[in-house]
Amino acid sequence: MKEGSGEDQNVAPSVYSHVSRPGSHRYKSAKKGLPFNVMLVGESGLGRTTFVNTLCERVVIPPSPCGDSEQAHIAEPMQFKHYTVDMEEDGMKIVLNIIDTPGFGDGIDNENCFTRIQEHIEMQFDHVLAEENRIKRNTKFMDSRIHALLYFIAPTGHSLREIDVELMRRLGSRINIIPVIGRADSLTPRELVLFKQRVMNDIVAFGIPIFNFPDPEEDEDEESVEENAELRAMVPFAVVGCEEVINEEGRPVRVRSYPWGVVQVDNDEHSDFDRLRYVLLNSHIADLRDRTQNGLYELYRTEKLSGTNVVSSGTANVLPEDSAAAPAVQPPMVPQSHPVAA
Ligand SMILES: Nc1nc2c(ncn2[C@@H]2O[C@H](COP(=O)(O)OP(=O)(O)OP(=O)(O)O)[C@@H](O)[C@H]2O)c(=O)[nH]1
Ligand SMILES: [Mg+2]
Repeated sequence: MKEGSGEDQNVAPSVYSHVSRPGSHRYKSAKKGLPFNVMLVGESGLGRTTFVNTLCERVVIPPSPCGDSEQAHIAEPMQFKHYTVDMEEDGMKIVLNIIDTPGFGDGIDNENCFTRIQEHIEMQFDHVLAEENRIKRNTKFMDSRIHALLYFIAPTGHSLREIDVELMRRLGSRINIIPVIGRADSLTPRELVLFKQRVMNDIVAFGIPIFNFPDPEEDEDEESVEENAELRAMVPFAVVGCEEVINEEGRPVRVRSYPWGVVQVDNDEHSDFDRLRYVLLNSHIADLRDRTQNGLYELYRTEKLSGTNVVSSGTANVLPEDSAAAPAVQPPMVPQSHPVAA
């Protein structure tokens, strides 16, 4: 099952400077590392591989080989490729399981991709359901439920395409969908602001249930409320990935270099990458895991045991306890400075 693994490499904290934010570590410690399962979906060439390698700070997914040009017209079927990487974030060990889906959206009819991804997500729920029903529990049972789906949107500058709407609408009640704009440095800051607004307008208009950083319970601190509001305003995250590191005043900086300047991947003014990285590995890892377990899985379990299928009837993408499915359209944060630094 496992395509590749970063397990054999030493777990080391990030060497790049990330903005330090208060309120980190909102997850319990786990001796062997906290398992966190993330799926990446998006059309070819939107930067999924580069994103994973940038996130993990090592080559986890090797670049895909160039295909035979004579076979270029034949779309390969979508695959599920698994990678496991040991990470360390803020002193906490995380076992990051990545499921990449190369081949998604390559065909003319993508119905098969939608169905297969949905079945794959539900299969992990079925494994847990079967385990719960055993008289004698398997102590070595590995919970493979997927905690987040990063959906890569093409930086077209227009609005969502049918494939985006369809995929996210179908899966939003089964998985925490975090929409991201891939290769976001293709858009100027102004275009990016407008594009984010259009995407969010579509998300609301089509009732797409994304993970929208729901307001915390009443007893949560003000800081979390503010943080979630700020993150909601950032969705979809505009990510930039790279494999180049330059030395700037003695410290390593990850960049995409262009003749006119560089985009710094970890600079909040150039891309949302660092913010998303922090959400996934730090501030919201517990929320994403909890919502998978107590919201999405519970909904599936109820449907399965009661013989109803709320998802395919298209009526309930909303989990009762959160407002994630009804994202309020808020203007995205306007970058304070130009994303390309000379
Ligand atoms: N401008 C820009 N290019 C990027 C970015 N991330 C990746 N790329 C480039 O886009 C091309 C495709 O990137 P990949 O990471 O292989 O994309 P992918 O989604 O994994 O593609 P497939 O695996 O073929 O589906 C490569 O040439 C990358 O260097 C980015 O943030 N901005
Ligand atoms: Mg790839």
